[in-house]
Amino acid sequence: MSKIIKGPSTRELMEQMVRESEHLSINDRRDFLRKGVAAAAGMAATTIAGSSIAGEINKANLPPNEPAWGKQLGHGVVEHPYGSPSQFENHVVRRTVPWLTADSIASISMTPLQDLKGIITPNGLVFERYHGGVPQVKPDEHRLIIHGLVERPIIFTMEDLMRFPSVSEIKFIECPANGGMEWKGAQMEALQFTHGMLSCCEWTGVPLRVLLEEAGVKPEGKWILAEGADGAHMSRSIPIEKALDDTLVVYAQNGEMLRPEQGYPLRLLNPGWEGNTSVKWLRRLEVGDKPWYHREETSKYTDLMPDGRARKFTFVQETNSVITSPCPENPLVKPGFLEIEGIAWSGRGKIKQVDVSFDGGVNWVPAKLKGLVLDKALTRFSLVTKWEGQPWLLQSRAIDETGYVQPTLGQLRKVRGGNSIYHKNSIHTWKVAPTGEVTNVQIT
Ligand SMILES: Nc1nc2c(c(=O)[nH]1)N[C@H]1C(S)=C(S)[C@@H](COP(=O)(O)O)O[C@H]1N2
Ligand SMILES: [Mo]
Repeated sequence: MSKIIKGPSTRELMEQMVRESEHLSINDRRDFLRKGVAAAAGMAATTIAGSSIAGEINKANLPPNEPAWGKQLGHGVVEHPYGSPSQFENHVVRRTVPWLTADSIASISMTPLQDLKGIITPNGLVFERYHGGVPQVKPDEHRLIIHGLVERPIIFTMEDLMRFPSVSEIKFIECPANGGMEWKGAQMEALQFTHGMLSCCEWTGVPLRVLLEEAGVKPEGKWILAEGADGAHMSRSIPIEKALDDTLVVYAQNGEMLRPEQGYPLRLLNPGWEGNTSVKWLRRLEVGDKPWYHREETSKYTDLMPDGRARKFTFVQETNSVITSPCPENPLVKPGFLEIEGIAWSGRGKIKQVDVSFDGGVNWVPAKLKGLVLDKALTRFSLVTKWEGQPWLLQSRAIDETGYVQPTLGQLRKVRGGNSIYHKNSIHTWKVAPTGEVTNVQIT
């Protein structure tokens, strides 16, 4: 072992090391990689957090042997009529911060962004936010009512709604409280908790415009109240311009009917806007001539400004980005070539550019946008670089197609002061130590 970690680090050397480490148990492997990093980068070994390798390694399953699972038959076709992830991926779950809410009924769980690939959030990992728990809505007994300033008030069944031609669109949903625990300082040592109130799915349903045409909005109809069927009766006022633009009434996510947590059987989807406007378990749309000023748009989801006034109707989720690898849950384990990856999103449109800084925002390098770059969807960025154990202050900065540049924390605090909970979209910093360990820090 020691013979291969002598001398300067090269890609081949490190790859060989990792190959060799696969023969070791989890603890040995950590130790091995730690020593390898230290030796190759010429520095003292300390800690490397985290590992996704499950259990002890049984050498009998490694080459040149035939692994046990190749010597017998597997399970049959209907053993799991609805599939689930491999048992070895059971660490990839939604998590909550217990002190954040008083109970689990009016609470929030967060998406494990650190474990996801591409831009789609699998249905079982979409963050959940409810103000009154998840109701068990019977689809046959669920109705959507459109009334108020309309020519023809209508009550739709689910069947009625599904007869309209459908559209499918990939859009993110973000709670404006995302990052809210970090306004006064860095405190969450996990990407899942700094940015996990965020998910991105392919949503299927009917444009709200089409349903409003059926009802015939009267000329004085300028706002829509959307109300949920849950015990919280979550309700938000939506301007008619948005309703006629890209708002959807959706019944499916990522190819299957909505999950109960996401509003089964019907939800509103306001692309790029505060998650709370995407009312779940949608039962009522009332057309009016002014906003309703309900609880969730007065006492909540407003931002107290430094001068004591509150911002209202801050619908748009501003341009934001974060590096997902490395991050506290994904430390660097070996020197050499490395793909820095992250996600960027904007409630104002498409992401145009993402830059990465290694020195806390002094110098910036453009990253590559990879895969689909869609309107109001997560966009994945990537930058291939080399790490030789030097400390980094890693940041990403997104720019959207409207030219909006993600602000620094200092710029944001200057405008918004320190009383806010919502809409913290500032540039985020991960501190990478020579050990490869990644911590959450703030630079203004
Ligand atoms: N009816 C209803 N709709 C609701 C909520 C709710 O409690 N009840 N929570 C809102 C909030 S605050 C957010 S952030 C989003 C979260 O959507 P998700 O749970 O599908 O991720 O749903 C919104 N829609
Ligand atoms: Mo939210």
